[in-house]
Amino acid sequence: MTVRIGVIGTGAIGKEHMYRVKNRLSKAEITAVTDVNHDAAEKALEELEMKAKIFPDEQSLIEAEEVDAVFITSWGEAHEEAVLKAVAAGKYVFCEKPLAVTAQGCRTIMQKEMKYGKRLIQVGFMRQFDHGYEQLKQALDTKQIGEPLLVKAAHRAPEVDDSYTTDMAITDTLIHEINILHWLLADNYVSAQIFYPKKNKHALPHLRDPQVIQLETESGVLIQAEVSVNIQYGYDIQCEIVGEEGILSLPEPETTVMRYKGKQSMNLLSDWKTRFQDAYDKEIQAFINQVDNHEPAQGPSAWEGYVAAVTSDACLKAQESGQREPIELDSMPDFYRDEAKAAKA
Ligand code: NAI
Ligand code: ISE
Repeated sequence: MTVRIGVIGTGAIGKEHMYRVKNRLSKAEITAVTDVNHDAAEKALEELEMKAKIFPDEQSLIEAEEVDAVFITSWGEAHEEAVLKAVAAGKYVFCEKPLAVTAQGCRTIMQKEMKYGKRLIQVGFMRQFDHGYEQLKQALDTKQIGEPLLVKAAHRAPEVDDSYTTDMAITDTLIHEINILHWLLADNYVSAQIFYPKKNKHALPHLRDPQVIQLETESGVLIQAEVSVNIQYGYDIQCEIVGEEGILSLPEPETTVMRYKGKQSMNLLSDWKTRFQDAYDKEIQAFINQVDNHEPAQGPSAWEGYVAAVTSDACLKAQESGQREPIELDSMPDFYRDEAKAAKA
């Protein structure tokens, strides 16, 4: 069957996902779109040369007969309500990060999904589908460097506009490290602390940039993650894991190395769209396949959305206090534990 998808929010990543469904992926089509800014929906369809019905609001799109599954690519604050509506209608839902902007919002979503009785939600933590991170995961799971002890990570972007605020370094940017390191280490976080080094002269007056976030895990792994969003030279994601007997490094994206006029050089990427293009393709294709097969959703779950929200809240508190803030999770419901096992089997 062709999975019929409705898109809520036709901005930057909404259009990216619409484009990939049309041009790069199989077994799905975009049949419906909606955006609070009606013009944005019209323009997106025009730009992408696509035909889909424009709905006046998310409720009517979710309930539409021609929609089997929903992409939520609206602003973060709007995600919770749309996810709840989609689950209430029994529709599969791919929700961009964050699942909800509060931990309580994520709990409400999990309760709704558990009541429905089947996993319908996949959260857009695409790095779990990136080949480099998959290799790190495989090496860690098979203990190739012994137990992990330390992690050094960096999330760097060339520049941000004036709408980017100090807290977004956590809620918009670090949230990817929060998720991927939790997945890689399979170890819960217990504390967070933030340090502000000397400010980058390219950062606007209202913004603290860079920031260094220190996270500790239950087993004692110490993580130092740098977020720099005005670093000019490119979009650069780094991850190095120091173990008892060796070191694992995230592979650099493939690129040509050029030797020319006495110099050796290679291009760097400039944004997230190209850096994680393959991972986005894989996460969305996996989602489509599960809808097509009527299987429970298997990608990053609402539980992972909850872990990210709790951790991100502690980081925001640490930004304010300058202190080491505790991170305390509820116990993981069996529903997500069992689903995780089933997904691995
Ligand atoms: P954007 O501002 O470019 O687009 C958002 C669109 O949603 C806008 O057109 C806006 O009018 C619309 N919208 C907002 N609230 C709505 C509602 N209640 N109903 C319908 N439409 C609504 O934002 P962008 O960059 O596309 O980000 C969207 C989401 O995707 C954010 O949560 C962001 O964190 C996430 N994102 C994830 C990325 C990833 O790497 N996984 C990369 C970029 C964004
Ligand atoms: C954006 O919202 C994303 O999610 C990208 O993946 C991230 O790298 C970027 O920093 C965010 O602004």
